[in-house]
Amino acid sequence: MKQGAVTASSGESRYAEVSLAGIWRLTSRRQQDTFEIALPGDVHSALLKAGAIPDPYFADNEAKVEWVSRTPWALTREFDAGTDLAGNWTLTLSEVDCIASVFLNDIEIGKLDNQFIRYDLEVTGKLRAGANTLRIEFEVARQVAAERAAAHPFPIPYTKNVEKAPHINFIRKVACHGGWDWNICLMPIGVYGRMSLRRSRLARLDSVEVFQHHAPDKVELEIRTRAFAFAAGEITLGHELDGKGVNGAAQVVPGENVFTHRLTIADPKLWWPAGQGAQPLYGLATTVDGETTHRKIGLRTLKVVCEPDEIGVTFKVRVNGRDIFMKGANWIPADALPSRITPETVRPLLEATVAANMNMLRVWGGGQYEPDYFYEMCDELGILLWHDLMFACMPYPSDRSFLASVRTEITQQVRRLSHHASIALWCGDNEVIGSLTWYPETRDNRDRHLANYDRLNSMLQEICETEDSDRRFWPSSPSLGYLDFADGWHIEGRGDMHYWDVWHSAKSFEAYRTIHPRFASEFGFQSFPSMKTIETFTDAKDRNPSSPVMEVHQRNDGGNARILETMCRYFRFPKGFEEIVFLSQVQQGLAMKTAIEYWRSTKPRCMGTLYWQLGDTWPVASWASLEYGGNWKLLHYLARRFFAPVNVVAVPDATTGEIALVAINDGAAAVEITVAAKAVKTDGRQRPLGEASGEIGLDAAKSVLTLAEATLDKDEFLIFSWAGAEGSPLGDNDFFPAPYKAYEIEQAKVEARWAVEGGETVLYLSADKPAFFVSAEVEAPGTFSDNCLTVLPGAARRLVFRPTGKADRAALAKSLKVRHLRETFD
Ligand code: BMA
Repeated sequence: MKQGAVTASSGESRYAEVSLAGIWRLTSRRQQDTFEIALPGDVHSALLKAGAIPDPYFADNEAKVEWVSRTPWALTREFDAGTDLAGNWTLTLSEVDCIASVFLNDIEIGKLDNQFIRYDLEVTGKLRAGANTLRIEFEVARQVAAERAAAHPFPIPYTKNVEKAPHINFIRKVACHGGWDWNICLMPIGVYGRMSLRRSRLARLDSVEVFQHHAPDKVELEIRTRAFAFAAGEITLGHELDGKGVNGAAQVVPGENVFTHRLTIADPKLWWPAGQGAQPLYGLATTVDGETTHRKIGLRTLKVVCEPDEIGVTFKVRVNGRDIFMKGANWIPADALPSRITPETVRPLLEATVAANMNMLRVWGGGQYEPDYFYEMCDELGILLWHDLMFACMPYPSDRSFLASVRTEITQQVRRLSHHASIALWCGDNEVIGSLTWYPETRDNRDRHLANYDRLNSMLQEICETEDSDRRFWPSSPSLGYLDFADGWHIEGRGDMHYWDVWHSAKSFEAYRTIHPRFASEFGFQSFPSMKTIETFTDAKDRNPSSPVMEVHQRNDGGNARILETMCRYFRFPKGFEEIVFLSQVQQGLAMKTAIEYWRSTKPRCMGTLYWQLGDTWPVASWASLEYGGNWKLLHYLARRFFAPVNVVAVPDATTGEIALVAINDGAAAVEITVAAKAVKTDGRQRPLGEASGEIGLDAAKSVLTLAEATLDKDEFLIFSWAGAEGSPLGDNDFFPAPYKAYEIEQAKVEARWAVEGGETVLYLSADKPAFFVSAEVEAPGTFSDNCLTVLPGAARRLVFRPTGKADRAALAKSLKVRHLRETFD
């Protein structure tokens, strides 16, 4: 087996970091074979590459690979440390998944217990000149979790989402590794983050935190540097910010040393969230005793404003003094196989976030603290982050050893991440307060479980507020505020809300218009992934919504039935599987459009909507708008329109029968618009209904035109468009007062014509009758500039196709499929 030698550079007093990434040996006490594993990476990916397991994402292979996570694996590599071992040596492992012992030359040097902790193991004197062997031996995480649960003085229940990995709440590992109502349960094992041997002269760098103090025309950066010294003495310490800097000698004592420096930036260029301004970043280089690290700093003030108003308590994000409506989605890990989470797979998801006019993601508490590059990309793209700490949907222990481990975890993570302009707030967990009402154990002894919850949660608050006093700590999502444990699923006047009654309780889409959140941080509706993604995990015989394979790729009990049942409520039932798949995406888009258009129309009462969920971890039916691999579902196209900075939406009043056209402006300045409305019959005949103009400011949505009750005939629907001050078209929208199934929609002939214009690949879609949700799909990866459109006779739609990489135009045309509502039924 080929294992690259690792050699520290010579020159005794220099800092050196030697990576241990590369090919390791993968063995187990139970398996005969030895495999190669590329680290950072995970065991499943190594076995897949070696042909030892089938593709876990295909068909029902999940069960066939379960043995992998029930096997005690070991990772081994030899390396050459060279002959010069002067200095102090640290083995740094920043993300070992999960419970493991580390051996250097067969001597145990550390026990690792928490995936979210960076372990710095001191190996000075243990390292040999020349050949060394490093071995990481893993426990079976499930087994440890079960043993800890059994030893705990009282039962702590776990969510059904992790029923294949019970008691995962007793160990610190990505919770959704144990499954979830959208995830495969792989319980991966591996080493993912930084893995290196560090040789320091006297001290090693632990963290660099940057705090901002804004004043007129200048920003002062307060830089807090932590260094761990191996002995007392003097080190050099310097910061350089775009050419300017401080540099000098510092005295250290053994153990942790904290230094604070101040740098002032005159005429600062401010950082803004996407859609509000630019994202300038200032480069900061810090060197401690020869060890250098880099940060990029975006200068902005940010406040999450929760203050009493006439409704209750506000929940709004204020950046550089401007209240900004948050538009976005919830973020889960980018893949169920950690080896596949790379800058190359993450970047397109974040670019698609901004392309859909979003400005915020919520890093959800059942996932992970993401790698540094994730936050760097969010800084660069202007994506604000609501950041949960990693606890979700179930109670957790609060005994001393658990709290001690979590204390180290949160302290390290906050110190690692707090300098990022993108992070808007820290939130204690996802739905843990709520979960106290979900289980018999917690309901029957609520006092005990509430106290147990608060021991952990108040510690999280104390750490976040101590380490990062500039950011608001929000107790939980949903939460109604400090020490308020009421129902964040239904109480409207304050806090953030998770509203799930439409999906989980089968209420109508119109139910979204009956609730009035201040900040909707979760709500969602499922769909199937596209046919091209379904084809990656099925054989032809499986392509039926209730086939066993399609049910394996649906993790929410009754999910496929909910999708089909919803179709019966809104549409005429589709004639075949492909039509079902298409319509599932249409109705998912409509559900989210209904919710988000309405809540945006209540601005400033509501100041944020984050739907569940942005992406998928594997190919599955789910609430995601980007399917596994990054392909845009129809929801993502609709999101780009319903999140557009300037939008006009129809708001029906269930009591009066009136329909208000409400204009929303979440841009950076007021706009003057003219809105024109018309009634259209299903055969295409149209009549104008009115026109109105107005200035739409940033503070509140504004009703511009109200249509009286019964303005529309039974066979009519509403089309409205809006234009800017010079008559330039800005957008259009439509509204159907009755369910689509009630309309006698005529069979439209939709024509597609490709063209090349100014080097761009353009697709024109036209129709002889009104055609709805007209959607183009091609095999090649890429996106259309728009999709899922209403096409009226005589008004062709122009779509630009933007390929990922090079696209062959002939192949594009050949693979084109155009779907629309009327062709889904006979
Ligand atoms: C929310 C999330 C997840 C879950 C989703 C869909 O409550 O926090 O736990 O995946 O609902 O049920």
